[in-house]
Amino acid sequence: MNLAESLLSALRDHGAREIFGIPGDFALPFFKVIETSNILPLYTLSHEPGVGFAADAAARIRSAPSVAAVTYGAGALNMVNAVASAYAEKAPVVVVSGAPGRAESSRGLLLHHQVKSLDSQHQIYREITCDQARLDDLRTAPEAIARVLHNCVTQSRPVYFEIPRNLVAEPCAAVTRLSADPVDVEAVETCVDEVLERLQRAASPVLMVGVEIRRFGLEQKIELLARRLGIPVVTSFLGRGLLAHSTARVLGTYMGIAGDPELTQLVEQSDALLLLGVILSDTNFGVSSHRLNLRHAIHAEDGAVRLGHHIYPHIPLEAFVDALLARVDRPEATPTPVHAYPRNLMHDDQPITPTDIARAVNDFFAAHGSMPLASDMGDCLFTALDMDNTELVAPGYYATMGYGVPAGLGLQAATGRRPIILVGDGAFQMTGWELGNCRRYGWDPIVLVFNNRSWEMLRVFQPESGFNNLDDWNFAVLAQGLGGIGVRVTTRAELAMALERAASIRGRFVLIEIVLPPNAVSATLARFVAGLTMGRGK
Ligand code: S1T
Ligand code: MG
Repeated sequence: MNLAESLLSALRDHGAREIFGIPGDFALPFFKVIETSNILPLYTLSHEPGVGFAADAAARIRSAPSVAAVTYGAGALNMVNAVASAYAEKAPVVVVSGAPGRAESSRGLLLHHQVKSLDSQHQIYREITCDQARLDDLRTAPEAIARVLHNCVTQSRPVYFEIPRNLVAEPCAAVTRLSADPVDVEAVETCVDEVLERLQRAASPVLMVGVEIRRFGLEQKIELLARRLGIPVVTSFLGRGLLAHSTARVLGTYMGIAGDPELTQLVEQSDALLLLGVILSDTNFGVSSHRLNLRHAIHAEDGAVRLGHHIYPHIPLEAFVDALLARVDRPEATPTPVHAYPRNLMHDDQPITPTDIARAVNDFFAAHGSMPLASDMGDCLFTALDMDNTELVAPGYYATMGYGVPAGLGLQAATGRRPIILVGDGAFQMTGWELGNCRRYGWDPIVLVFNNRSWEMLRVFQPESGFNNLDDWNFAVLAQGLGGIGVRVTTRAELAMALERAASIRGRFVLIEIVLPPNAVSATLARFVAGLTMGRGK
């Protein structure tokens, strides 16, 4: 076995099932072993941001590591934003960058793709990954790989490997996976005692779930726990799509003053808010109608549990949930009907609003079964909150554009399921072109482009600025050249017909370019921006 095979086998052993990548001369030897060894399938894309976003989405939807393989310098540094997003939103992406070999690094010349020093890239990736290793010593490489991949899985964060091109094919021992970190059972039980005591004396306990429950594969356990506790469940904004199709009482998504008033009141007046795997970010809580006093919450995230001023460190979320389940054996409450999302789009010649798009998608799901969603940042993400609670991958906290299309491709590569991709015209201009890779791999997403000829989210914050105006790129015409089918719709009847037609077209992507009237925004976005602006005291 050589170094590359040792790394690839360890990646597979830790749950990776695919590699997205773009090679370069520093990475060609590694990519050669990827191709000849067949340990993991390789999907090459067109631009490194897309590689990172696709790996992020694959990692999220499978709750396991996914690999982004790139060349040194121009490749890896081109992917920094996507990996930063994965770090912020706890997606276990494994970055593998080719690197110069020892001899060429010590010739005294500046190497192509080099920045300040040959170590600059490693330093930059230290800031956006939870662990890193340069595999330049064949004796210690197996142990370094085991440590880094162990941290990737247990922390559910991106990690970084640099593999010098002269060592790729050198003999190397196989990697032995590290065993799970020991759990302090007594600490977990003491913590659960205090939590249960809090919940039992509460008049209106509420459970809010966040991304960690998917990252650590806990959705089924949480669904059971919610039913046994008999308390209402909401998701955080970033956690939208969690417990999709579950029978727990998922009432919807907490959005503060931007969301459903009843749900907001339930959360903000709860005297025991149990936050499981929720990131305390401004997009999750910045729009609270009043300062939600999180100090009274019970917050289990990032391997610790906080109750007011009490902190129980080193309590892995799974150990905490298992201990709660072992103690809560109350009869399961009967699940109540979930939130009713807008349906029954009128098929008429009226212009299309974002809420009409949600209605059309919900009607489509009712007729053809639900599909996973990949959404970009923009009003398309806020519109997704009015769509049925199905699996959703989206940058709801780090809020980067460019995520939607590559994420949809990564989702289909990882699961084989056809996704619906939601993307604004501005974000499509960034990474929409990755659709050109669908034909090679047989991917066939349905892509809904919200074409308002504008950076509309920014206009809602600052309406006086003209620079938010975009030209009309007529995306439907471009779809053909990318190997797909494109249709441009301006009325509600055309939208419904285009979706219905897309259902019967498989094997090619279908791009539905939805022309929105000027200044048409979803009600949720309008309230969200009002809430954030008020919160900033403007
Ligand atoms: N660049 C990147 C990579 N990500 C960003 N989030 C931004 C810039 C800032 C930004 C937004 S929302 C937005 C920008 C430029 C406009 C999005 O336009 P479009 O995709 O057409 O969607 P919509 O018209 O629905 O707004 C966030 C606030 O930071
Ligand atoms: Mg737009």
